[in-house]
Amino acid sequence: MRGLLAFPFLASGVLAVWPIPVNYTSGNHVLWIDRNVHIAYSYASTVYLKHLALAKQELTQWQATSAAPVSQISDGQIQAATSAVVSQGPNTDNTTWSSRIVNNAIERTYDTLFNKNFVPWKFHERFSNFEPALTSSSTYVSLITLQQNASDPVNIMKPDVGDVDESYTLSMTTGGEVTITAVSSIGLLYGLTTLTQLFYRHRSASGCAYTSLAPVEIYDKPMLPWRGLNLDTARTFKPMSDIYAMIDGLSYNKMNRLHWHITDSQSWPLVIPSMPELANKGAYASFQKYSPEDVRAVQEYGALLGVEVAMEIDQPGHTASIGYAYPELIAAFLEQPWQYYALEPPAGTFKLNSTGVPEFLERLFDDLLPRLSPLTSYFHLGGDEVSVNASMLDETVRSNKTAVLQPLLQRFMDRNQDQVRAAGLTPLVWEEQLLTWNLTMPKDTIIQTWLSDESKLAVVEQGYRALVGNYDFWYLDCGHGQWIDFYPGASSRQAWPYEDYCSPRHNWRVIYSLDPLAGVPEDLQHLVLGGEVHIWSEQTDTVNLHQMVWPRACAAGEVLWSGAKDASGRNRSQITASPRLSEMRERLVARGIKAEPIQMTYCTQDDESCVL
Ligand SMILES: *[C@@H]1O[C@H](CO)[C@@H](O)[C@H](O)[C@H]1NC(C)=O
Ligand SMILES: *[C@@H]1O[C@H](CO)[C@@H](O)[C@H](O)[C@H]1NC(C)=O
Ligand SMILES: *[C@@H]1O[C@H](CO)[C@@H](O)[C@H](O)[C@H]1NC(C)=O
Ligand SMILES: *[C@@H]1O[C@H](CO)[C@@H](O)[C@H](O)[C@H]1NC(C)=O
Ligand SMILES: *[C@@H]1O[C@H](CO)[C@@H](O)[C@H](O)[C@H]1NC(C)=O
Ligand SMILES: *[C@@H]1O[C@H](CO)[C@@H](O)[C@H](O)[C@H]1NC(C)=O
Ligand SMILES: *[C@@H]1O[C@H](CO)[C@@H](O)[C@H](O)[C@H]1NC(C)=O
Ligand SMILES: CC(=O)N[C@H]1CO[C@H](CO)[C@@H](O)[C@@H]1O
Repeated sequence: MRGLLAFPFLASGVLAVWPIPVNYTSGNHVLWIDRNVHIAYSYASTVYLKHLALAKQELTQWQATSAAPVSQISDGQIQAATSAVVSQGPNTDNTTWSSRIVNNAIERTYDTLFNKNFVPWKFHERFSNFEPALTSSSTYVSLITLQQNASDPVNIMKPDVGDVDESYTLSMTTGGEVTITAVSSIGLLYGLTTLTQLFYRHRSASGCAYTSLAPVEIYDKPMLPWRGLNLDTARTFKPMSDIYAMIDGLSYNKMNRLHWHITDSQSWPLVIPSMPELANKGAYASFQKYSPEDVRAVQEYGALLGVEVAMEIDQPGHTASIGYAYPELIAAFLEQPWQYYALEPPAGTFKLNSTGVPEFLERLFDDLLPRLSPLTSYFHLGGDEVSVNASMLDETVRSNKTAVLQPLLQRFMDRNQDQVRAAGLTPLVWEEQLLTWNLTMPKDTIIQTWLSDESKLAVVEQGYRALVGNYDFWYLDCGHGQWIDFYPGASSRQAWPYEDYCSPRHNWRVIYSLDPLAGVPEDLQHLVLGGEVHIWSEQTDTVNLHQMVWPRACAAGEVLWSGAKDASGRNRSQITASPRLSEMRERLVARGIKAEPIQMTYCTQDDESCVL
């Protein structure tokens, strides 16, 4: 019956920004916004006004010409252009990364507010009159001022941990003035991202969006600098459109790293021009390859959205796909039974004492790394799940003894480290290289943990920098069930109900409950750089990729950006996070990302019942 009464407009008054800002205040005044809003970009104290039409025109021009011209710009030119902008103040120049980042963010702000927004009916009582009325006296946001307090570092398109100040402030008055300040262009991007989360689409006032939260004051900055997703494009191939959409999703969540697990034993989709046979024989199919231009395009797309791409070539294990082109480099290549030599079919690992393998790696990295280094500071050397059984079949070694294998792995690592560093990149490795094999590495090597919380602690206690990603919490593939088939009879009965090794599925609450800093003494916390959620892809391809990742990855995004604990030091509450995450899910859907629902509509319409 309540729906039939003419209820006055009910201001919801709940700020549903995801991830939650460091601190904020909000009110319950209504403001409108439409396409006539001006976005003024003030850079190093000079101001210029920018109308939508101009932003559109620029973007179109930029899109028409993007990949080629930018790839020809050298670091020196970028540096020169950046200092020129600093001394002259801003203009519509789109040749520097800083201005491209901000122009892209402005264009996306319009697109999100007016084209990819949603009506929040799911978050109000059924049939309630929750929308404000647009009248001739309604107040509009007429001006959004972006103020960048400092010039970007010259490596804004490939920052090292700590190089970019990602903080921002956002202020919105009841009179409709919006000011976003930030130290960097990425901070402005994040401020604009937050701004879009304050506004909703209106059912009947087309071309407008509204907020009922003015005035708003927000101060925000990340807790941890490395907030990533590990995407596996080797078990199954992902088309470019999926990778772009994934970067969109990461950036909406203020996540800033895409770890691209591009090759594995099952396939080698990466085209290496100096060794064409690698992908010609190692890809699943001729149309499932990433060209150098594709890789560059992914990097550029990421750089514009603050998402740095760290590519991984996993090795010495996980390399069977190299054997299709270079069988002489791979021990236990396609050996059966595969489960003696690898955790998944097919078996195959680099021979650890052959001269061919270092020569191959030298050529591979000489080809690949100089192409990656203009747009990244990182390269992942892999190193998980080394099989000692495979080394028994490796005629250059014929041993499974730690005392024999350890020095060979150390030599392997030393060579790889030297070449990666010579290319100006910082290496990442999986935790086994340090914790199982005790390899010695430069202390700034980033050690990616996955096996336990204890490994994270062991890494930082040794003075190395750690990423978290405990598979009991942050593996998004878990709980999907087995992909292995079992023979009828005992084998099948034993395996019933065919659960996978890391079952059950880790729902968002489990993901949300992992505190990256838990158990780490205060003086070592600076060594925890952040973490990554992982989407291993035995059973995830273009059809279900986004459902598998979103919105569960948002939960990790908030833990990494806002911290697992609230300002009073308590674990963040699921009860307050859940409706906000549901709204975030609606935003992702409105932006074309097929994210799963968090709760049934009954729960989001009535925020009291679905609680225990
Ligand atoms: C938010 O936190 C910052 C830094 O701690 C502080 O300077 C600012 O006053 C706070 N703002 C609000 C609105 O609480
Ligand atoms: C930028 O500078 C203004 C003062 O001019 C300050 O109020 C604001 O907090 C600064 N923004 C950030 C993100 O540091
Ligand atoms: C190693 O190979 C032997 C057979 O040579 C097998 O019995 C054993 O289970 C294998 N070890 C692992 C870890 O698979
Ligand atoms: C590695 O190969 C060299 C050259 O063939 C050989 O002398 C050495 O014994 C091998 N090392 C191991 C551990 O097998
Ligand atoms: C090494 O191989 C021998 C002989 O196959 C086996 O008995 C032993 O368990 C293996 N050691 C390891 C660490 O796998
Ligand atoms: C590495 O060190 C740990 C702890 O000291 C030890 O248990 C392990 O056996 C060592 N592994 C190797 C390969 O030396
Ligand atoms: C807070 O979360 C941690 C896991 O990060 C858990 O161990 C702890 O018990 C939780 N504390 C409370 C009071 O629930
Ligand atoms: C407004 C503006 O400077 N646009 C430029 C953006 O970049 C393209 C390609 O370099 C130029 O042609 C435009 O003039």
